Order: sequence, then structure tokens, then C-alpha cells
Amino acid sequence: MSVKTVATTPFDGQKPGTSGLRKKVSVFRQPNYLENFVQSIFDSLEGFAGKTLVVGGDGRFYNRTAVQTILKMAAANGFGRAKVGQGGILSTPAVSCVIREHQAFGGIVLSASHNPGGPDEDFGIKYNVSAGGPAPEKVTNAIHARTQEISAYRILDAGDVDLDVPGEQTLGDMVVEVIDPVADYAALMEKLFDFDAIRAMFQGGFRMRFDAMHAVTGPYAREILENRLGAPAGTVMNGEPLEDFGGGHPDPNLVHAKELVEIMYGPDAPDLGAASDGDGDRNMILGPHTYVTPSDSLAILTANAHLAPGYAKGVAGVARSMPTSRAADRVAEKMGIAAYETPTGWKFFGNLLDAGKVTLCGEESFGTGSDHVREKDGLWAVLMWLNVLAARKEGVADILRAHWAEYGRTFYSRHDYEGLEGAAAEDLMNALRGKLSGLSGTTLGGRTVALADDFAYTDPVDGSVAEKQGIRIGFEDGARIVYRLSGTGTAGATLRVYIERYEPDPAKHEGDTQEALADLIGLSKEIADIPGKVGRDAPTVIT
Ligand code: G16
Repeated sequence: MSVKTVATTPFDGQKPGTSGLRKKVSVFRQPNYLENFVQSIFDSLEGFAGKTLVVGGDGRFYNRTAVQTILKMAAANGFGRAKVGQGGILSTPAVSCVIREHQAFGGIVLSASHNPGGPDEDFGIKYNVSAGGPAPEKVTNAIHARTQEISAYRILDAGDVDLDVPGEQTLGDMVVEVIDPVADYAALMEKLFDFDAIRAMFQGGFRMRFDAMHAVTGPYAREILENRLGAPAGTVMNGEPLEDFGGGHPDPNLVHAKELVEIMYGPDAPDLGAASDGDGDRNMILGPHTYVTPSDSLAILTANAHLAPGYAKGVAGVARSMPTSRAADRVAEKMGIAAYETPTGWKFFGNLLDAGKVTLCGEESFGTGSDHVREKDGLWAVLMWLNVLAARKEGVADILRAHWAEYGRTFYSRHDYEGLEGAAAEDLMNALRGKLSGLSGTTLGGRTVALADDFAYTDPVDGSVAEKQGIRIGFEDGARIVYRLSGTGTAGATLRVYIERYEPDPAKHEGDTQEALADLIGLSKEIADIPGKVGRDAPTVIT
């Protein structure tokens, strides 16, 4: 087996977005495309000779091919060991867990998250650092810079590794260890949560459905919920990971997890409904006829975390991405703990978690997690909810209503305008930016503007600055409209508009969110002139 050095030329557009490089499979299949990016990762790192690299993905189409290429390149570049999930499978939080548990140098995650999979759909790759989290911007910027000047990559001239047989094999001078994708992760969950109490709850007749959406969490959920916690077989639905997710869109929201939503709003709804996404880091929580927004879920878990053994010492602080509702801030204030507002992207939580400033983090985009790993974690959130339900002996809706009664309710919704022409979307954002300085103190739709800015974040740990992270228009009554362009799409542009309103009066907590926000929704279209700038009267997806 010899190391080949292959001459190559740069590709345009290998710039990691909100979470790694995501492109159509056809783009990744171009000769040298994946290789260039992987070599650029390795070229941007120092000191990994002889060290361990964790490799795995969500099992989508092209996963196995990419794993083989990465292993051969890792061997040729001098890694000493690669830990790869059996079948090339590892959920994103499991990669983070394995990196941390085994003090690996880093890891490569193959996923386009909640985007569809298949030959004509999406693929993605990102690098995670030794703390287990997505590489910070200084690393992703270095990787991107390297992609623009790359002239050669190194790869071992060798046959494929057998990814289906657990145990060790050699690939040149590197050991490849095919590991059980679930074992380390499940062991960590057992340490954090009161499995006995949850098991007793299932024995007492508690019913749940977990929709794995034919994505990576199927094996994890079956092992943890059905095998270890004793939930009846069939609790996990769509549990077989498929390369194309069964043709579905593995995004756990009210639109794409339709089958689960119908069950939870049906006549014989179970006590808890939950879903996760393509790579297992997102979650959606439902009770019978009840939807818990991700923003409320973060607030509720912050207020109740002490009920889980792994968090009995309390929560040091909580962080949320800027567009996430401020429900968690109200909990933090009452608990006397710090609340942080970061840009969108889980990577921005890494420093706060490493420094012990926060214990829990969350995002409106169905992401919740804690300092147990450095990724958001879908099944973790489900287990946290199960633990809270078991400890409080109340239903999801009761807990949600009690939370609103204590802290007030934040009505919250995200409106996505997908498939926009890139230049038109940029133009809309630039026009909005141009208006900002004149907005403060003016009255819009009967509300006085208290804040109008383009969010900039200075990391309190390393002082790094991220600018232009989304336009915030805040009103004196606590209502807020936020605009930003998605950084995870692979075609055209998506405008995300986040709308919220705070309602302290418990007598006004019931009711439909879209109706409760109707005037602000109208205002959001008007302020940005959405119909005029991008020719749309209505969003394509509402969550
Ligand atoms: C990624 C990021 C999240 C972000 C989400 C949506 O999640 O890790 O921080 O909230 O994308 O980003 P955007 O609004 O830019 O599309 P995932 O689950 O896609 O890896």
C-alpha cells in the first residue's frame, strides 16, 4: 500500500456555512471535490500525527463512499487511528461523544442534517475539534482559505475497509476501529438521566412515539427507549435508517414530521411524541394535542434540569441563538443565572460550554443540548423531557401551561421564504440594513421601536467578533422581528423571519400562535417589503 499524491485544482464555493459544507450530492461526486475539502481540513490542522480521528455520518446516500475516501486520506496524512461507526454510521451528537470519551484529536461528520438525501439531494461534511464541537470560525475560515489554493492531496492506494465488521483492521500504518455507533452514547445517557424512574413510568403505562424519520436515530432510539427503558416495541417509528430517508425530508417540525403530528393530534394520542432529524441533533417535542416550541422547550428544560441526576447541581447559565425566543432569558433571570445570546450556529456555544459559563443551550431550529457533548442532541432532549415528566408526574401540556403561568408566554413563530433568487434576497437584507439607523424611536404598526440593529457578537471567552448575524427589530412591549438568510441551504436563498410577542397575562395564553402574531406577521412583510423585493406574499414553511 503506497501513498499517492494527486495533483488537483481548487473548486469555487467550498466555504463552510452555518454548519459545514453542504452541497448537492452531484457536486460532491465531481472528481477531487471531496478530496480537496478533506485535504484542506488536514492542512489546516497541526499535531495530529499518530492521533485518533473519529469518522461517521448519518447514513445518507454517498456516506459509505465518502467514509472510505476519508479513511484512506487520514491514513495517508498520518493519523494513527480512526474510529468509525459500524456501517459508517454515527449520529452527530455521538461523534461528539466519541471524540470526548476517547480523547480523539477530532472528527469528521458526514451529514446534510435535515436536508433530504439521495443521488439528487444533499450531502455535507464538517470537522469537529477535540472538545467535540464543530470547528470555530477561525478554523473553518482557514479550511476555506486552503481550499482556494490547494494543488495536491494525499491518499492511500488501498482497497476498501470492511465497515460492517466491528473490530480493528489496518489501513497502511493507521488502525481502523469499527465501533458500535450506539454504545458510548447510550452509556453517557445512562449517567445523565434517571433511567429507573423513566422505566417505572413506562411500566406504569406511559405511552410515547418517537419518529426517527428513517434517519440516524433509529438504532439509538431503539436501544435506549425500547431495550434499556422498556418502552414497548413499536414506540420507535420509521426506525430503519435509509439512504434517502424513505423519500422524506428528515426535519422534525410540524410540516415534515406529519405522520407523528397526526398521531399526536389524533383521538388516542400517546403521552409524548418526539422526532429527530437526519443526523440526530434536532428534536421536536409534542404532548397530546400540544406542540412545544423549541424556544419554550429550552426555557422549560432550564427551569427543570435539576430534576435529572446529571444536572442535580444546577445550571450554570443558559445560551440561546439570537433568533430563538427570549423565554429562556426569563427563566435565567428568575434563577439568577447568566443568559447569553449568540449568533445562529451551534459552534458559537462551544467556548461558553468549555469555559463552564453555560450548562444548557438551545435554538429555535429544533436544537437543544448541554455540556455533556458539544453538539445539539435530539435524543438527549427527549430523555430530558422523559426525566422531567417522570419526576413531576404531570403531562406535557400541564407543564407547558404551568410554565407560561409562572413566566409569561412568548408567542413565537418562524416564517421561511424558501427558494428565493440569491441576489434578490441579498438586496432585501441590504435595503433593510440601510433603514436601520432611522428606525429607533419610530412607531411601526402601533408599536415603538426600541432596538434596530444588525446583530454582532463578541465571544466573551476569546474576544472573537462575528458581524452581520441577522437584523433585529425590537419593540418597547417586548415584541420582536428578526430577519436573516439561512446558511444551510444548497439551492437559492432562504429568508427566515422570526416573530415573537410576550404575553404576561395568563388569561391570554391560549389561542393560535399565527393569530396571536397576526399584526406582527403583517408588519414583518411590510418593513422588509417582502412582496416587492422577492415577489412572495406568503412563506413556504411556517414553524
Ligand atoms: C445548523 C446549525 C444550527 C442552525 C441551523 C439552521 O443546524 O448548527 O445552529 O440553527 O443549522 O441554520 P440556518 O438558519 O442558517 O439554516 P443543523 O441541524 O442543520 O446542523
